[in-house]
Amino acid sequence: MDKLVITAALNGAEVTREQSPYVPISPEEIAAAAVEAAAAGASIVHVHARNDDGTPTQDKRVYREIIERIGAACDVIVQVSTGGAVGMTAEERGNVITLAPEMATLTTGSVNFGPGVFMNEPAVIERFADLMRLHGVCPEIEVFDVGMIATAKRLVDAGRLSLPLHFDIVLGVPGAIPGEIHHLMHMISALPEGCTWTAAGIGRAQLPIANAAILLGGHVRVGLEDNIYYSRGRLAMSNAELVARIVRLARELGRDIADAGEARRMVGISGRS
Ligand code: KMH
Ligand code: ZN
Repeated sequence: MDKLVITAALNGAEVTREQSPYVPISPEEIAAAAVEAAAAGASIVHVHARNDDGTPTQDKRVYREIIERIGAACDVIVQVSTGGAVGMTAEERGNVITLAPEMATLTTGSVNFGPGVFMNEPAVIERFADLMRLHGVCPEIEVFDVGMIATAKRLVDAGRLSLPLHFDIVLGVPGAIPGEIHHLMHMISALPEGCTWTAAGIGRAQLPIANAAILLGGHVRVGLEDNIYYSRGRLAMSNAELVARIVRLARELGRDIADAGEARRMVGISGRS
């Protein structure tokens, strides 16, 4: 099997310091968490920018600082969020693409997201896809339901995305596809031929979904954005702690871990291998 690409979703937009004192907020903290996660085995870090008070922001200046700090400290793919937080406008969210990061998320549909709605109208998805192409940004297609895979295929047919794509299959968001392995299997079966995929289980689905992905030849996303616990009732004390467990499990199951250069080739940032 291919080497395993591990993504650390370091902080997200919604997790608060009240929920976990370990969630990184400032660019400095986010960069330190990225360095630690990369040293533990992550080859991609998925980041959200925050204001000083912890509230989410899509301010380009904050993202620029995050990208520069991480780039100066270690070799890891920095994947910025175009999802931002529930309730942000598409204008706010898409601005970050013009920084030309190596990779950015592209969610190909709308979905109930806990108490809110994560809105991605067709015209917004198209605009983000076009901007990513213009700025040479590798999209990670975030899919929270099978219809979003169908939409990605339509964007390919329309020439807005090109195959092979890299998908992130997110399972377990309240309102979206539940975090069960049979749902993961169905999502994988719907992917276009030749695409790579990562699986992200939310909350208590993180560990079983990660194990399934390792066994099925996919890739794994863990991190405090998706799950703040290491085990029942015990908070994860860092993103690196969650990454390190995946490295141990993968090695036990016969998968080696990709470094950032290998991950770039596998997900399509530099000529696919
Ligand atoms: N915060 C969620 C509403 C992404 O990063 O692209 C959206 C999200 C997806 O986290
Ligand atoms: Zn995110």
